[in-house]
Order: sequence, then C-alpha cells, then structure tokens
Amino acid sequence: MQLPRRKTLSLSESAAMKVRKNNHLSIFVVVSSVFLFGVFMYNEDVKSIAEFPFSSHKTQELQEERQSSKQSDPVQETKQTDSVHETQNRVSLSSRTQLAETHLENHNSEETQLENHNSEEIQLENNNSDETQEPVDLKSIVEQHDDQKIELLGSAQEEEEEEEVELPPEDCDLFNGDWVFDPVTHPLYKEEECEFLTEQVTCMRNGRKDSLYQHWRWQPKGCNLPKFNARLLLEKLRNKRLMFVGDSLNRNQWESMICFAQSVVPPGRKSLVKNGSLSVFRVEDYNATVEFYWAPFLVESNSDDPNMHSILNRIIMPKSIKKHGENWKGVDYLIFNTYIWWMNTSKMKVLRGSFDQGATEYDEMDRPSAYRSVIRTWAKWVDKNIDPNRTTVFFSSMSPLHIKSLDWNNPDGIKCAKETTPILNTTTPVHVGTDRRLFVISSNITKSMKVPVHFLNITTLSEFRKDAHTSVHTIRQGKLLTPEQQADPATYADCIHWCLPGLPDTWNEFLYTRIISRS
Ligand SMILES: *[C@@H]1O[C@H](CO)[C@@H](O)[C@H](O)[C@H]1NC(C)=O
Ligand SMILES: *[C@@H]1O[C@H](CO)[C@@H](O)[C@H](O)[C@H]1NC(C)=O
Ligand SMILES: *[C@@H]1O[C@H](CO)[C@@H](O)[C@H](O)[C@H]1NC(C)=O
Ligand SMILES: *[C@@H]1O[C@H](CO)[C@@H](O)[C@H](O)[C@H]1NC(C)=O
Ligand SMILES: *[C@@H]1O[C@H](CO)[C@@H](O)[C@H](O)[C@H]1NC(C)=O
Ligand SMILES: *[C@@H]1O[C@H](CO)[C@@H](O)[C@H](O)[C@H]1NC(C)=O
Ligand SMILES: *[C@@H]1O[C@H](CO)[C@@H](O)[C@H](O)[C@H]1NC(C)=O
Ligand SMILES: CC(=O)N[C@H]1CO[C@H](CO)[C@@H](O)[C@@H]1O
Repeated sequence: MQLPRRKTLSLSESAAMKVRKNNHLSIFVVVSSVFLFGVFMYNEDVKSIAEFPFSSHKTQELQEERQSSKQSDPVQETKQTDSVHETQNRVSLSSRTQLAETHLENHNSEETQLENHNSEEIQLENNNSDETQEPVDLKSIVEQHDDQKIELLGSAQEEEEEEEVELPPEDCDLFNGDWVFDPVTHPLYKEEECEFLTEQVTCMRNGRKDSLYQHWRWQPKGCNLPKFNARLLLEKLRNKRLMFVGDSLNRNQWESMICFAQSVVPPGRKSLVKNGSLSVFRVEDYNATVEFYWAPFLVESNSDDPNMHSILNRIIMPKSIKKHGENWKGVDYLIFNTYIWWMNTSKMKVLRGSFDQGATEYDEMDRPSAYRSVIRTWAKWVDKNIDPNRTTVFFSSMSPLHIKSLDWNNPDGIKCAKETTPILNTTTPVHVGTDRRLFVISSNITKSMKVPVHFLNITTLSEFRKDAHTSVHTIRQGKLLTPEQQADPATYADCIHWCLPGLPDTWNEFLYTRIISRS
C-alpha cells in the first residue's frame, strides 16, 4: 500500500510545482477537521430507487423524530459560535505544493481527533451570512502560518490575464480527488453579479443563510484543474456554438456556464433568448453562443414541451431522435445528459408507433433496458451526424439526489435540507440511491463509439455534496416557496437541483479544462 501511494505523491508534487511557478494565487485552505465525520454505517438495504425521488411518505416518519430534537436548537446555536471558532483554528493552510502531504497528514490525524471533535464537526453549520467574516478569518490563519512561506498576492487578479495556463496531463483522472475548502478561489463568480441566473438556483437571494457550500474546490488526486479564466474561455468559443442537451440538471449546468462566460462581457453585449426547446445565450463581441436544448430523454417523448412537461404518464420513443437531432447539427461543443426523468418509475413506458401518427398504446420495459436502447439510439445518431474534427462531444453521468439523510448517517437531517458541509470522507463511496446500472450503460456505450466522447464522470464526486442542493430556497411551479413551505422541507425541499454558484460550476471546470485543451 505504501509504495504506490508514494509514487503518486511525488508525481502530483511535481505537477503541482509547475503550476505554482505560474500561479501566484496558490493559497488554499484545507479544513482538515471536516474529515472527521465519524463512522459511516451504510445502509445496504437500498430501497427501490423508483420510490424515493418523489415520495415523501418514508421521510415523514423520520421527520417526527426530528421535530423533537429540533427543540434543542436554541442551545445549539449559541454553542455553534464557539465551535466554528475552534474549527477555524484547526484549519490548515498550505500551498498547492503541499497538497499531497496535507492529505496524508489528515489521514493520520483523523483517528486521533475522532473522539474529541466528533460532535463539533457536525455542528459546523456555519452562521456565515455575512461574507466579510471570511477574509478576516483567513488573514489571521495566514499570519499564523507565516513560516510556511505563503505568497498571498493582492494583485493576483491583475496578473491573471497574462498568466500561462498550465493544463493537466491528458491521462490525469480529473474525477478522482477530494473536496477542498477554498474561499480564496471559490466561488468563481458571485450570485448577485450574474443577472442571468434564474430564481430556481439563487439560493442566497431566496433566503439560504449559510454560504459555505460556495467555497469548495474539487482537487483531483494526480493533477490540478487549471484556474478559470473567462476571457480564455470566450476566446476558445469565438465564432462557435456550445450546447447543453438534456434535462433540468443540464440546464442547471448551462446557467452556470453562462455565468462563467458573461462575467467579462459588458452590459448590452450579451443576450438570452428563449424560443421553444432552445435557449440561446449570445456574446456579441465573440460571436459565441452558450445554448440549452430541452430533451429530458434525449429521444422523443411526451415530455418534450419545455414548458408543459409535468406529465404523470411519461412515454418515450427510444428509437426516435432525428427530430431533436436536427437542432444539434453543426454545433461545436455538445454536452448531453439524461437521468432524473428515468427515476420516477421502475418501468418505462415505450410507445408503440409514433406520437405524430396519434399512437397512444405503449409497452412497459424495465429501466436499464429502456435506457440502453435510448443511449444506443443516441450513440448511433452521434456517430452518423457528428464530424469529430469539428465537434467535441461530452456525456455527463448522472447527477445524484440526496433524499434520505440516513444515507449519510444523519438521523437529525430532513432530506438534504439541514446539510451545510459535504461528506468529506471520500475513502468509501456514499450510497444515496443512484441507479448505477445506468452509469455502467452510458459509460460503456460512450467508450465504444466511433466519435470520441468525453465522459464527464461527475456522479461520485457529486454524491458527496449533500450540502449543495437548492432545498427549500427555490421555486415550485414557477413561484418562490412561501415561508410556510420553506418551513416544511420534508415536503418541499428540492434535493435534485443545485444552488448557483455551486456544484455545477465544478462540472463546468471539467468542461472548461477540455475546451481550453483543444488547440
Ligand atoms: C471513512 O469511512 C470508512 C467506511 O465507513 C471508515 O472505515 C473510516 O474510518 C472513515 N474515515 C474517517 C476518517 O472517518
Ligand atoms: C447569525 O448571526 C447573527 C448575528 O451575528 C444572528 O442575528 C442570527 O440569528 C444568526 N443566524 C443563525 C442561523 O444562527
Ligand atoms: C468515476 O469517478 C470515480 C471517482 O470520482 C471513480 O471511482 C470511478 O471509477 C470513475 N468511473 C469511471 C467509469 O471512470
Ligand atoms: C458566427 O458564428 C456562427 C456560429 O458558429 C458561424 O456560423 C458564423 O460564421 C460566425 N460569423 C462570423 C462573422 O464569423
Ligand atoms: C423560434 O424557432 C422557430 C423554429 O425552431 C423559428 O421558426 C422562429 O423563427 C424562432 N423565433 C424566434 C423569435 O427566433
Ligand atoms: C479529420 O481530419 C483528419 C486529418 O486532419 C482527416 O484525415 C480525417 O479524414 C478527418 N475526418 C473527417 C470525418 O472529416
Ligand atoms: C459493454 O459494451 C460491450 C460492447 O458494446 C458489451 O459487449 C459489454 O457486455 C458491455 N458491458 C457492460 C457491463 O454493459
Ligand atoms: C410511480 C410514481 O412515483 N409516480 C410519480 C411520478 O412523478 C409524479 C410527479 O412528477 C408523481 O405525481 C407520481 O406519483
């Protein structure tokens, strides 16, 4: 065990060194303490996944228990202030070069700290609403660690433009890594500075009090993600079209991508136009677009209407993709996904014939078979219609849900509603009910295509982000949740979609890395 580990360590060290030369803003913070989430006891008894995305019956029993523990909240709140302070003292700051070592240290110290601090960590529920607190705390941490030769350059942002971009090696697995608390570089944009965000995702504006969820950076084990640079992105997108195709999770990511791109574009030089299934964000001066096409099953279905798709009886046509596909031709970057709409029922309804010909009869098919059939149809379409010399194709793996707080061993949770930190013990996977059978199908099929497809393996790393969902700080049927609804997360919390800024920004960092890697 020791030997291979050391090998990767030195590899990542040298990779990190390189970056450091070019990258003055090399500070980041590791909350070592949050590794201490205690013993996980996974509930292997995974319920039929079809049951829990939309049903609240199961959680209601649990909720009653929680109501009683809620009574002690006032006491806890006063304690929180203390524990947050203590936690911050244990925050260790290190430069990128020290990353690998820090991780190892953390592993060692985990056991010793476990007994003492277990209870505190769970209370890291920060009262963090005033952002100004963070830089102050950070500064004191920096001073404490002065001897570590940390460079903290205030002018880092000015230099950013001229910086050489250090790309991770082709063979580095970007999806294998850890979440690192890094308020210096994350979030990559501010919620209030991105006018294009919809009310569905602006959690802070919708009343969310804690903002820690915005500060986590994904750190691959063997290399670094390049620092995000909006101008470089736009340069790569000049005279090009980038399009997300799929369900509301891909729309979530599309909104994040708009925020990435729009930050350096002056007012009046950017626009967002929605027309049916297609929404187009345009940056005039670069003749670039960032688009979203609604096709929740990729193939044709009776849920294709972008506005009226809340249909109970969902029916798909697994072999019909042409009509949608016409809208994808000639696009330079295509990012596909399909998952959440498969999770409503364990069997899929497959149309006999065509909607156009008025068919209404359908057969039932088990979920994996139907999914395989659809992904095959999609793969054939891509191989036939995509010129890989022009177009880069991505497929996003599933975005997970966090419906049952017992999945991460929190008996006091209500769905994802009370979560303020990620799961930081990444040594073992979390089981939050993701249908991995579909993962295997899409990862396998995308590997065996003629057109190379970049598989965005976001599932596992997102499973750790129980803290990042919109929860009750979102809309329902077009309207912001009322205070009464917000007070009832067991019924109303959305543990499917994600706040922005937030997790989908990380998915876009992967995309960004690939886009800027193409010459
Ligand atoms: C991480 O989880 C595994 C499996 O539940 C457990 O054995 C290990 O002790 C945990 N590590 C820490 C630091 O809690
Ligand atoms: C956060 O702190 C402020 C004062 O610093 C206090 O008024 C507020 O009630 C606290 N909120 C929470 C959720 O603890
Ligand atoms: C996806 O990434 C996870 C880690 O985040 C890794 O365990 C898994 O093997 C990867 N799967 C594929 C198909 O690359
Ligand atoms: C603008 O972008 C579109 C779409 O990529 C492209 O077809 C067109 O040629 C571009 N216009 C100019 C003037 O380059
Ligand atoms: C909307 O899209 C349709 C076809 O998809 C097109 O005919 C129409 O001109 C578009 N409308 C606008 C305002 O762009
Ligand atoms: C892509 O480009 C390569 C070389 O530039 C060429 O050999 C190949 O035929 C092209 N493929 C297609 C599908 O145009
Ligand atoms: C993966 O795909 C290959 C060929 O497409 C197939 O033979 C194999 O059974 C598939 N494996 C799984 C696990 O689906
Ligand atoms: C079987 C099942 O879970 N059906 C549900 C699918 O989703 C809708 C809401 O989108 C529910 O009303 C159904 O009960």
